[in-house]
Amino acid sequence: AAAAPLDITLVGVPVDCGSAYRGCLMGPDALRVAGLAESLSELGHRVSDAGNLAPDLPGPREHTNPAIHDLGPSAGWVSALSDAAFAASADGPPIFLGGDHLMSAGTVSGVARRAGKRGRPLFVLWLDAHTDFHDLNSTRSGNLHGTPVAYFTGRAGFEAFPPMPAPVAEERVAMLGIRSVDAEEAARIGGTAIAVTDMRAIDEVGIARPLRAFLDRVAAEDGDLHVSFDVDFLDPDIAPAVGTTVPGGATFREAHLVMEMLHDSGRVTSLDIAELNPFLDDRGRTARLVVDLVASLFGKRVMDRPTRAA
Ligand code: NNH
Ligand code: MN
Ligand code: MN
Ligand code: MN
Repeated sequence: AAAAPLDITLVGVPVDCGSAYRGCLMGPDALRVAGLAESLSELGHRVSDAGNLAPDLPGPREHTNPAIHDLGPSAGWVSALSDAAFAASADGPPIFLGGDHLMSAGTVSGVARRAGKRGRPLFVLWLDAHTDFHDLNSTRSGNLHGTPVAYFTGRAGFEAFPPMPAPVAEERVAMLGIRSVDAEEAARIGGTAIAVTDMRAIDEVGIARPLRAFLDRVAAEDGDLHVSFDVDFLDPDIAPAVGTTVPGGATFREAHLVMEMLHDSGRVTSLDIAELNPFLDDRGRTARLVVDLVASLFGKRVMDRPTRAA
């Protein structure tokens, strides 16, 4: 059966001040060149491309943590993205084309406001090698793409960012693919209700079981679901175009299965594509893989099969 047609808005988020490697600012255009809009249109969806955001950003700002760089512009992006994501999520699902993962501090802020307005709880699925659970005091790299989850769950230590308007409850956040966690992050995330599924757990029980458990919880609470897809979730052998490669990531089939299960759930209300750095790609193959995975999330499949009974 064909997927139910959706009104999908593409929003380009050319931010790269949150990471150490320049180049993520070309991510939105690489995804366009790789045929994202065309793939989604072929599935029957109505796709509009809102172009790239170009907010006026504040200048440099100091912090007591001397490792931090680009604090002023980063805070500016979070604020601009919160408003843009709120606006873009009024109708069909927005896809935010990053950009480094700092973007999600802003996109989740905006879609959390949207969910609140709809009277629905917001859930977040975090697909990443990393937990991104630093605050501004704990980060040693000073790369603020390592902080969005702590920010949007409402932790302290973000006084320099705009206040998170509607923090996401920890028990409504699940992470898949984790395999690189700094000591400061491990210490604090262990004490939270966030469901962290690392690669060892995936090796032991498979990727479907923890995802199914999470999607069942989203359905039970009739929630909205934001998916934040860091391209380094994937194994670097199939997706080399990221600044922070970590071996042992999700395989091609695991990633497609995740996307197909997300589609079948009918729950996804917004999506980030983060950390694609086209400067590091190999003849566009990472961008093309990401486009194919997003197509799976929006209904592309090889064979029709009965969906699992509820
Ligand atoms: N934890 C490291 C840091 O904070 C790496 C973060 N890099 C990422 N996150 N790509 O997804 O610097
Ligand atoms: Mn990340
Ligand atoms: Mn990552
Ligand atoms: Mn597919």
